[in-house]
Amino acid sequence: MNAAPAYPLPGPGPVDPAGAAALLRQARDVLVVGHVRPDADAAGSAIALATALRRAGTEAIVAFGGPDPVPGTVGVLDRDGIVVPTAEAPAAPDLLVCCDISAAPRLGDLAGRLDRAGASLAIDHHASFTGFATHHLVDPGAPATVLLVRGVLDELGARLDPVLARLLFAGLYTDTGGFRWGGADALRLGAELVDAGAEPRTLLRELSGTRPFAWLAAQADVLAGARSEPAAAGGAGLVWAAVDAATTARFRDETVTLVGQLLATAGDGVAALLTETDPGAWSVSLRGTGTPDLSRVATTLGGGGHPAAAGFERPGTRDEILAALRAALSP
Ligand SMILES: [Mn+2]
Repeated sequence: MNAAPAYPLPGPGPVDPAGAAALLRQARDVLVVGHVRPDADAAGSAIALATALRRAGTEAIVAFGGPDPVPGTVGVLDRDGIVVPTAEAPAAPDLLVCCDISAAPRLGDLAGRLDRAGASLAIDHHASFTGFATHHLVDPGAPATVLLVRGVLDELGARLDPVLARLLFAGLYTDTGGFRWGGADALRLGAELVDAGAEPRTLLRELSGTRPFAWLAAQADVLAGARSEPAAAGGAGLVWAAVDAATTARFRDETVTLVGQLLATAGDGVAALLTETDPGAWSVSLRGTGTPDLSRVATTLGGGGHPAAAGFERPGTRDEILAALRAALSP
């Protein structure tokens, strides 16, 4: 970037927002990535950061690792077209920034960039963060990665305008479950973003998207197959449903809302949505109250996340996945 670093370049390890900004300022080109199948926090963080860098004259682009296609969320947020297809991501960027990514496999087929980039900076809020990057700005207490990105934007001297505010609001709203958690910090940032030009009503309508009519019947089938297991999770209960591979192939973007519907019926228990991404390969979303700690449960099963929202991927039959989940949930 243009200005000389006002902060000494940090060595490898944890950095504060000023240290992150110093790394970004001195980079000749920056590749910003979010996790595979990015949600609004990953996509909003990455696109906001790259937008601010570009305004300051730094070459910055955003990409998301495959093989899964990027969800419609990215199209809604990427108004300026700064997201490039995975294949066009620079092979050896000066700096690789990883937003909302807890572990290297969550870069998908861009994980190889970690070794080829000059340096890497992870900006993340997962309790299960693994320290995979050379530098990291990580706060498990932050309700969303966008909150950390906002701190970096401040250090970069980027002014919040409607474009940046919209991107940050998308991640903040999504990761806090519509401000259900995240406390006063989340609400204060939300108010600031609305003051800066974010329009929640329009944005949320765009983010929830336009679902295909055929989804109504497919959703009814999935929910009709939901099961409640009151004795699971040490008596807290488990409500689960499974989406088979054929349905996932048609409605992958739509299925993400189902786990919230399961949770609404789970009381103080745990909701699990099992999505068969390819025949015999499952992606499982877990939601709960934080007790049991779903980050711990998901980590046991090869995934990660937060105490009240986590996930993992695992091969097997549906019943094998359920058996592993029940075992991991039992105290
Ligand atoms: Mn997040």
